[in-house]
Amino acid sequence: FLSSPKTVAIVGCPFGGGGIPTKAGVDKGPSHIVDAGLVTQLEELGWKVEFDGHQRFESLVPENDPPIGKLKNPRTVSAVCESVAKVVGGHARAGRLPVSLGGDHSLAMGTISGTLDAYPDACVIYVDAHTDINTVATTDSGNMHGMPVSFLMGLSSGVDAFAWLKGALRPERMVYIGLRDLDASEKRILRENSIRAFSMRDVDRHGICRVVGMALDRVNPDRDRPIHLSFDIDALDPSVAPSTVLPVQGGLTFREGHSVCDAIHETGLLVALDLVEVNPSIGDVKDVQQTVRVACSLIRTALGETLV
Ligand code: 4U7
Ligand code: MN
Ligand code: MN
Ligand code: MN
Repeated sequence: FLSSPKTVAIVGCPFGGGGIPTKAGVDKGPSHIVDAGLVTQLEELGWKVEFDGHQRFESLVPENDPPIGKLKNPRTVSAVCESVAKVVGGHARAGRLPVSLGGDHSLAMGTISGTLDAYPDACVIYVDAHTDINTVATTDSGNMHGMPVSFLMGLSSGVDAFAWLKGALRPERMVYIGLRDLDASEKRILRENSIRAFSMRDVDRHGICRVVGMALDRVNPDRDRPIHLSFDIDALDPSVAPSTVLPVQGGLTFREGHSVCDAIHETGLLVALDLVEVNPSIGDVKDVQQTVRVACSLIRTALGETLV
């Protein structure tokens, strides 16, 4: 892995089948983010930007998709993620940097699989209020946006619909930043698999710059591994990013969120980026505009925008 990509490929993923059924609208996130001018903004930063419309998932969706155990829309989520994995993996192999826009966070099964196909020694920095690591056995909600990490790590095996997913993500190659709302089962899974997690308490005590440094020391000690950054907008405080389905108070400030992106950019190792869980159906027009603006701004920072 020698030179960083110079071309960005925007992968708009209008998908909410892994989200909360009663809080629809997360599938509209990508169009809002692109319509806010993301392509031009990245071009102004010097990137070549490839975007020829959002992904179309309609033809992949089975007519009938009853729950498997507690899992909601499992075949749909699987088919969409498999398709996203091919698209993201294709861009990565061609030397482009995929920027995947969600949509709900179940999409990470696709985006991170795609990155690992192209860069098997990649590491993942997962910025989220939640750990998204419930297994088929532990999930209470059955919403698959709370489960992608368990599938990626092979902790949710035995679901035929997900046979394509290799489960190749090693626990020591992933780290969390921003956590503050975990299920008891998820805390146990973190402990059992020695997964390193930096909560908001760590941010309070050490400051965000040291936290990102420690996170990188864990997953990328020699600073030579490609990095996939998966950013759930709910990592930010709801006062900063209100339009999301599961707001949790006590989140990252505007600057702390940008600090994470800035530090990752500085490594020169970023090869893929997700920005997910923006839901334009939540809040009023101002809330949506603010959330979409922050999302674009985080993406620009991760791709090299500086303040001066
Ligand atoms: B997100 C939850 F129960 N843990 O499994 C679950 F609290 O992608 C939430 O981070 C999952 O927004 C949150 O449903 C998923 C719940
Ligand atoms: Mn998430
Ligand atoms: Mn979350
Ligand atoms: Mn730079």
